[in-house]
Amino acid sequence: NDGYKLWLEYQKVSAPRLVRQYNEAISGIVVKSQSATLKIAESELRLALERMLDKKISPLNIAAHNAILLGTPESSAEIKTMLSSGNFSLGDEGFVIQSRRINNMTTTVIAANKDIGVLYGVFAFIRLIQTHQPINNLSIINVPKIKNRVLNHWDNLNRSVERGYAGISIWNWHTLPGYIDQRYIDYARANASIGINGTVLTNVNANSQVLTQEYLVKVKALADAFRPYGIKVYLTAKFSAPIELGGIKTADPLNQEVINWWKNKCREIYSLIPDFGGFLVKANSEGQPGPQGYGKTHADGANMFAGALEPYGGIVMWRAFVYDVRVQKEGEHFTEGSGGEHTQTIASGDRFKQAYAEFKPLDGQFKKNVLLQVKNGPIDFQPREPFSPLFGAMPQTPLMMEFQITQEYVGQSTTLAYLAPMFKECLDADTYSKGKGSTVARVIDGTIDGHTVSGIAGVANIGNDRNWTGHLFGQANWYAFGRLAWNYDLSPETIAEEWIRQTFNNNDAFINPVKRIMSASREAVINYMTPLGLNHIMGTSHHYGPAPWVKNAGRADWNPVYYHKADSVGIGFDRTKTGSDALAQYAPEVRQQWSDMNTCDYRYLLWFHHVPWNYKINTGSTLWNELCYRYQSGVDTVRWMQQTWDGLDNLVDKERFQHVRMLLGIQEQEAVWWRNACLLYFQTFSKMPFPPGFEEPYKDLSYYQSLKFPLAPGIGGNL
Ligand code: BDP
Repeated sequence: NDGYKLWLEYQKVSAPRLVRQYNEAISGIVVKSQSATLKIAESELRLALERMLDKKISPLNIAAHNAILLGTPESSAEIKTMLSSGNFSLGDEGFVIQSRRINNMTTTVIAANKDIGVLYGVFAFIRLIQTHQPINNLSIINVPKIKNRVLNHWDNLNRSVERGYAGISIWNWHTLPGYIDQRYIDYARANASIGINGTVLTNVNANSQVLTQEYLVKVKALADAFRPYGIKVYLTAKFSAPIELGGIKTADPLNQEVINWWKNKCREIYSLIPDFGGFLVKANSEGQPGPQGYGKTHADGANMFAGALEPYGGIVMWRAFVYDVRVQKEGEHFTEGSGGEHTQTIASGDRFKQAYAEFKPLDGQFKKNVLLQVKNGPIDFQPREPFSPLFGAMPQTPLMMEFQITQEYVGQSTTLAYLAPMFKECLDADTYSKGKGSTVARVIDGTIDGHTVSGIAGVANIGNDRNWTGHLFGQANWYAFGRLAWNYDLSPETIAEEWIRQTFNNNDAFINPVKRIMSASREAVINYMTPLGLNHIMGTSHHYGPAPWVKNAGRADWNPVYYHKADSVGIGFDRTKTGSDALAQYAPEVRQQWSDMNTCDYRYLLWFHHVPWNYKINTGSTLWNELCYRYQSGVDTVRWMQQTWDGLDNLVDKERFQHVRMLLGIQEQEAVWWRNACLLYFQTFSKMPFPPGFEEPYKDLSYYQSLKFPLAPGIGGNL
């Protein structure tokens, strides 16, 4: 088993009691429409049932005893009656699964207003059997909480993937449009099974070529393949495309020629792809061109796209990941660690504050079809960040969440780190924007501020590796992103258990230890990489491994020393009033939680305070000892994960067992490396000994500083 089938393996149910129960409840499938989506719903259900129940499932024409009836009011009179008699509020994507009597026959009805809801319902029904739940007396109503649930692929047209750790891009631009790889279909099935309804095919560091006719017909082929699965296609729009492709002298968003160019481009796109989703734009950030290059604002830029997309119902997802206000020359691209000449303007000396400083004043200036896409934290996808202060701060603008599923800063693909707890931590955080209970989740689903459009994006961890995600457990992060995007009330434990049952087996002796491994994994990574609120101390550019000593990168805020600020007194970034006062960007209740060094949650301590080495923090230890203890405990947890996995030898197939075992071996070495490198370096400031019982590093600091990683994956470029 090489993991290709993801969580859609549909293993045979073997427990006789369950087999009997399921067989009794299912005689066949009734579906009356020939729509592409309903056909897929029917064939997926048949495939799943035939594999899981090991019997032939026949299509039924009339409702027979124990039939499964699929459909919408349009396709079935029975469903029309059922949905009009109840108060279901299913919207366009919700579904109901109900056991009821129709014509005196016991029937399981999977119904929705629209075909896509039926497909979602089918996957939910399949999941019940995959996870060995009862299927009698069902009464399930399920509606997604967030409207646009989108994957962001940072895939380049040459198939390299920025921050990709699972091979090259699955989009084969060379063989498209003629060749529809089975992978595209399996990708769509997997996404539909967890409710993902959009995909941005291209990197945010964009290449305007994708907007040429040559590529658009390829994009159309993908859009056609994904459409029946409810997945809309989006593209990244390079701001300077009118110059690069249109031969216009400017990309000024208020210039009429530029406006017309984008209008015509949208007309062209929609003539090929009538349900094209819209654009994702990274502008005036890390060298990407944008409106500020023409003295215009982000709102001017976003609104130009919004205007061009509006007639067709498309949206603009405008990114708030900005930390640079310099005016770059056309076509110039720079990434961390490179970049040459530039001036630097960081809001009040703290990159933390930049996005808020630039965007908050624009609240109310965006057109209705613009969503502002905000990374979960204020810096950049660190293992733990406080929520971005933009959430709750722009009530007149729909804010979208951007999570990173690919593990750029979380150990990449050699690391088992289950990220649902990270996503959930942010979604559950209280912004207090409209009083207690104004969680980030309720900001982005639109309920707090009354927005009808809402969205959530995850930067994909998918590549052409056989198992899609490099590390098998990376699949769980893709899965968890989709499940939380649909329903952020699900717990990480519930999602982990679902995933394990569907991916591996339903054996408690396997499920429980694996669930424990997954639950502990992210905190372990935080502990051995960036405990107590440390962040951004990874190796320059590739971000693989520790490099807290780096201080010579092109910009101040590309340097780890900028983030940890270790000196002879202590360590951490003072963001209180005595420092950058970034805390002032949060609501008073939030500010209060973090502004006092004595009471600040230790998990965020060094995000907000410069803490003396011998200061007794609220865990009871001195800062230095606590730091040592955390690094060690991260390593210990990885060792425990290894032992626990080793004990599962005969409960899982050899191939997947060995895959995970070997990667855990690498992870253990990486954890030790992180601990040693960071503590040896920080010790040059604290000048304090390692606490008793601490495992002494076996190499000296200069060894760790000399390590180079020319082969580290994932940088990609923007070809
Ligand atoms: C950073 C990545 C960089 C991305 C950037 C972004 O290091 O590769 O281009 O985010 O989100 O995390 O635009």
